[in-house]
Amino acid sequence: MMLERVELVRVHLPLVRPFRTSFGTQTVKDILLVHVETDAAEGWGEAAAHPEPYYNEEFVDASMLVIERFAVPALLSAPELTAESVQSSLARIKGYPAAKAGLEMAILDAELSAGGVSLADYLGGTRDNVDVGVSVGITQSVGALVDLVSSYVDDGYRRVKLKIEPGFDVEPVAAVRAAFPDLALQVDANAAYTLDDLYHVSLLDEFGLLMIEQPFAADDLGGHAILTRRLRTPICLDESVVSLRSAEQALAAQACTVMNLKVGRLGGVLACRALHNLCVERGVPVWCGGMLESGVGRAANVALASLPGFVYPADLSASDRYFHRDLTEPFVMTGSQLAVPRGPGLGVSVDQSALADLRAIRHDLEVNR
Ligand code: OSB
Ligand code: MG
Repeated sequence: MMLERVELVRVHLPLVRPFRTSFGTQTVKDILLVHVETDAAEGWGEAAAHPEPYYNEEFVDASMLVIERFAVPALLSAPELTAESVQSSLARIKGYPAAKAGLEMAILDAELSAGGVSLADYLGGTRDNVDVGVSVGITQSVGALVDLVSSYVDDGYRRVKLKIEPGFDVEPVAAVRAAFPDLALQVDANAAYTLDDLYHVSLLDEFGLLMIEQPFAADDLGGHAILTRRLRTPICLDESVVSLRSAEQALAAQACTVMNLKVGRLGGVLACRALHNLCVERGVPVWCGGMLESGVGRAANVALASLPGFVYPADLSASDRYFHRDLTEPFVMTGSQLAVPRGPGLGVSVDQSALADLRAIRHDLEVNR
């Protein structure tokens, strides 16, 4: 394929309610879409980074700059442009997995659209619907959390993830567990604890949680290994796993028993598929994480989650859990599941009037050869 145009589209999409984690609060989702036109077809991707370098090192302004200054020039000078070659063409650029994922997704969408193949079929998805859950932010009070979880349960969610941090952990988890004794429940600390908190974190072991996600710092495999040995509850890594190699090292260190696979953290859906295959081979259960993506990134996530090794419900909710108006046709939940898009490519279309109404900033990159 030949790249004829690359456009970056930045949209500030209001969230239905603020989303608070241990590293900050988002009230608006800062979305970066990548739009490519090739000689074969057009394609869309989403670079799902955080607006500040608080989740990992990447942030949206930096993703844009890296795409414009380094990634697009690298693709233009590569000997060939195919979705399969994007990763290796961009390998010289260290880090910026969300930027790489967004570009790869757009090129995949173009390539598969031209070939009439859906992303799920291309990846080897085996399900038509994927089990999903909801990730619930930190609230002002424990009572507010129980009410919020209750409203999600009423909406049909059967798996709930609670964000926790020091000062908001055992008490809220105990309250939600008491109110919903049979709910599939898990927690995510986004690296807010240290090994000094080992005893405190171990108090979470009595609530029958599906897993505890990333309690310690991304580079603390040793700490996670100690916790994995100490607790009955499975330990899941998110921020620590940034590549196939780091995943192998985490497994060798026995630092987790479950992995969260996230497109914007691992550098694209193809890297996620590769890690999924490794985990299947090793018997490690995985699930699909999210970054409050718009319908563009969500379409890719849902296709990915249709692969057979994704055995826990995904952190992918219906569009209306995030936004009043999504940037694509909305994802709707039925029976705690989302349907896997079956159209060519991502299988969703970008709503140009939504982009205009939301005053999206569109930025055409130089692609002259
Ligand atoms: O750690 O999984 C996380 C959102 C932003 C940054 C990090 C995380 C999250 C989520 C959101 O938990 C999950 C979703 O997209 O619904
Ligand atoms: Mg997480």
